Amino acid sequence: MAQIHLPPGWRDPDREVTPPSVYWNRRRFVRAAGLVLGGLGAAGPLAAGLSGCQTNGGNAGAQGSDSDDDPLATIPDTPTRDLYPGTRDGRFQPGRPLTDRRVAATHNNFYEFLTDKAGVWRNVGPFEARPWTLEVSGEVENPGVFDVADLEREIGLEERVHRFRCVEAWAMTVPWTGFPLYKLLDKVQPLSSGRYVRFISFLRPEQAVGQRTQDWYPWPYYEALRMDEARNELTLVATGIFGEPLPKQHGAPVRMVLPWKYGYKSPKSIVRIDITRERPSTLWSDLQPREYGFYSNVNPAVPHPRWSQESEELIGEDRRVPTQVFNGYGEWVAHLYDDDIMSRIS
Ligand SMILES: Nc1nc2c(c(=O)[nH]1)N[C@H]1C(S)=C(S)[C@@H](COP(=O)(O)O)O[C@H]1N2
Ligand SMILES: [Mo]
Repeated sequence: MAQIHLPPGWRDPDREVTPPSVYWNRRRFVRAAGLVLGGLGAAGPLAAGLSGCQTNGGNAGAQGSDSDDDPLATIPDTPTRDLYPGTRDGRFQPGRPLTDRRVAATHNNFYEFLTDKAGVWRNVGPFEARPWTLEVSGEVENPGVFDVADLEREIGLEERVHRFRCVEAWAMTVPWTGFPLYKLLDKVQPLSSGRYVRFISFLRPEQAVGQRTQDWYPWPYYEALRMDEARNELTLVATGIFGEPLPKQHGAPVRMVLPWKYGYKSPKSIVRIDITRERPSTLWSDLQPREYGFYSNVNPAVPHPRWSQESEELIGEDRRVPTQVFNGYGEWVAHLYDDDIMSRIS
């Protein structure tokens, strides 16, 4: 039943500790870096994407039929629907109105499908998001492959309304459903040697047109956190949004949400969480270290080379608001970082 496609060499122990710049085809990597650096200049968000431009001739058009008109028809059949929206955690008051649900569902960064944010939802039809397993591996007492629905039932779901900020200086305010990552970590028991947490998204070129056509990205998408960041209460494993399971374009069936960091630190549709000794590399830092750091905390004082980070556009509202350091979540996370980390792209 479950169609879980793992990349070749997945269990090769050497691959685990080799940075992508080595195991990934070097020629393609250099080409990708070239696209990021020279090809787009002021135009490209997140490497080869399209910034203000909202069309993309180079990628596939809509696929599927029933979901042609409804961006929310992409919610996969989910055996745990009865658990949604979960218990609302009242500690998180975003201080601004919720983003329109359909605006959020039609404004997505998910390069596995399309770099044009407005069109991602039209390309997710072939993607089989349930059933789904999540592997936890590496420096842990109890590694394993877990069915996501089982984890949802066992750990339980809660709802948190958060501000969410993309490095491209747009932002939204949405209720996420999920569970804090520390509850899953408590289950697998990281060893003292486990100092970092690495996240890996799916690799299914046959279901994700962007993985087929944009070979300059080092698929699958990968991200990482320091263990204390991963264990912070704010770090959420999200399986839902707006009271229902995640639509595919938001990263069904399971993604990360790190509300104090730029959006690219919140990988979607993850298949594996690996606990490591050494600090893992991350996709955007590998592609362009001068623009994307490991920590990537929201910080209005440190401009990105292509986007001032002083203010942000609230999508669907046609207004800008000042950006807050840590996206306003300093109370939870400021103690994790020193001045050096916060003074530059890091
Ligand atoms: N696997 C994967 N995860 C990803 C991305 C991506 O392209 N692929 N884009 C990131 C970026 S740049 C942002 S801003 C958020 C967007 O999440 P949303 O579309 O649910 O708003 O997803 C992040 N997670
Ligand atoms: Mo982003």
